[in-house]
Amino acid sequence: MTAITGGEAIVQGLVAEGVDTVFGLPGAQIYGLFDAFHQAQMRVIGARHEQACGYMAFGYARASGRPGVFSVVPGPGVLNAGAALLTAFGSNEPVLCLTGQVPTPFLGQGRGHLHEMPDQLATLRSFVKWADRIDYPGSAPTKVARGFQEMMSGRRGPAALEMPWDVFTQRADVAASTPLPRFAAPLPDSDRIKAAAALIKASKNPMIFVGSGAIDAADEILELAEMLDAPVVAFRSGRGIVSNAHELGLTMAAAYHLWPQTDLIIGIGTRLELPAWRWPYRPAGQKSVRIDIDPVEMRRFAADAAIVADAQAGTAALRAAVSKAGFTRTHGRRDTIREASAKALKEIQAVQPQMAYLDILREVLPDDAIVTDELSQVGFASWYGFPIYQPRTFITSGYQGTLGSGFPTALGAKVAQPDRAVVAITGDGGFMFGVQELATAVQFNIGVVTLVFNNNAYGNVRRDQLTVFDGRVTAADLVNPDFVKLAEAFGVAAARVTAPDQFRPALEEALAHGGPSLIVIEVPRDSEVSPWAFIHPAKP
Ligand SMILES: Cc1ncc(C[n+]2csc(CCOP(=O)(O)OP(=O)(O)O)c2C)c(N)n1
Ligand SMILES: [Mg+2]
Repeated sequence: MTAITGGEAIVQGLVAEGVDTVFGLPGAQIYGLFDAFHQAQMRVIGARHEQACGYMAFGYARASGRPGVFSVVPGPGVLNAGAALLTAFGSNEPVLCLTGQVPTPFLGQGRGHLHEMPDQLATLRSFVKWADRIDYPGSAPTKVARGFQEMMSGRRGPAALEMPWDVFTQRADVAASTPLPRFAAPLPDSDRIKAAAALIKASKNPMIFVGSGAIDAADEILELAEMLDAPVVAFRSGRGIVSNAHELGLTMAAAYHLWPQTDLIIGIGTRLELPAWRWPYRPAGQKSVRIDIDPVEMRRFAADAAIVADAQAGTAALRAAVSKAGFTRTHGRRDTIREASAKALKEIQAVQPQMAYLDILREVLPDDAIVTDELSQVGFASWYGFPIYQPRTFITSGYQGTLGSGFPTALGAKVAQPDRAVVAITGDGGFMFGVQELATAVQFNIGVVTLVFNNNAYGNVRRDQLTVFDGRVTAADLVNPDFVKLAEAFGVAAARVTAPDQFRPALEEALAHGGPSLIVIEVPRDSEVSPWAFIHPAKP
């Protein structure tokens, strides 16, 4: 053993977990950690606001399947990154926040030391999966390993570790870091698998729903779907698990047409937001099967057959049981599914001009391109109007609906997948939450193409105020900078588009350019057709 600092001990733990990139914004308390990054030649991507450190780590995690790590100062720095951690929590993404604390002698005293907050660990624990303090260098290897174990086991999620200011530079003998094994997943209960197979056997028109918990079970899910002729539907995070190019891979708009006949739902790694409360009714007598690794989920939406298991193992076991029990395909089901897709494709074309732009975007982008959404008129439409072909290529903020997440999340995704095209779909409002990260994109040459759909408004809010609040528009209209000039001032290539026919050449040029680029797409205020009819559809 050799004496190393607390900061070096943390970095040793990160290296043992295979981490080679961290996102971070340094300050006095965490100098010791950043110096250890430097000494270990860790790649450190800086940012201009802590929120971007968190979002970049989130995008990195979702795009790669590996944990995203970031470091920020405690107190204000942690709170600045809070929305990103909350987004990672809602999306079940492994994102590790490394932060500081007041010096050891000041802990818990409220004397007003730099960045002190009343109870940082309690605050963090209220919205991350696991958080702890490293009190001395020798405890770093175990605690870092524990953090990764928690993030990557069972239902994944973010974690946080804090270390007092003095400990980052305190030297001590520290044991080598060894990753801990992931917690074993519960094995699918054979009686419940049998019960689920019996429900499937008795059904005529099952529909499979998938969410972020099923991202790594794509093969098993497609096999089950093929066996049952069942459509596979995802709302947001599960998109691409079954490709929309496959006739069984449906958008929510197409799936809703099949809803009246759906006599069984099979949810895999999903909260079932669509059928449970976005869609206005459930057909009478409909049954349900769920596979989820989190037993708590089974209380939130009780299923007729609740299988607590890993998505891969649970789906494989279910398929084997169905193949034993038997299932009679409904005659002509694939034709019905194809018709539903064709009908939806036609209907969503009403959502203009959003669909005109999304259609061009899909035609131009390679199948493995990564797209991030935002809560914006085009972002909403992309949930059902932009086909997705591979898992982890549609990165959304999920149920948090975190305005401002899209652009910095895209930066992190591009860092994880530098050889893929990465496009951020943003509104003018959401983009300006993190506009300063254009500097980060330039500094680290992160070649994200950012689309800013500029309607000079928080458009969604404005529409709600016009329609629900009798036209009393309050704080929803925006006066924006010239986005082309702004981007150019940062050194970002920029273009302006005022109609869909100008979009293709601008996009092709931006992609060919390779470096960071921005396309501002001017959309007249109030000209966009509401995208909501497909997200909260009416009862037929
Ligand atoms: C962090 C956060 N703050 C506020 C909101 C509320 N909100 C939802 S959509 C929206 C307006 C979005 O405006 P813009 O990005 O310009 O997109 P547009 O609807 O105009 O296309 C706002 C303020 C939110 N979802 N998240
Ligand atoms: Mg807008």
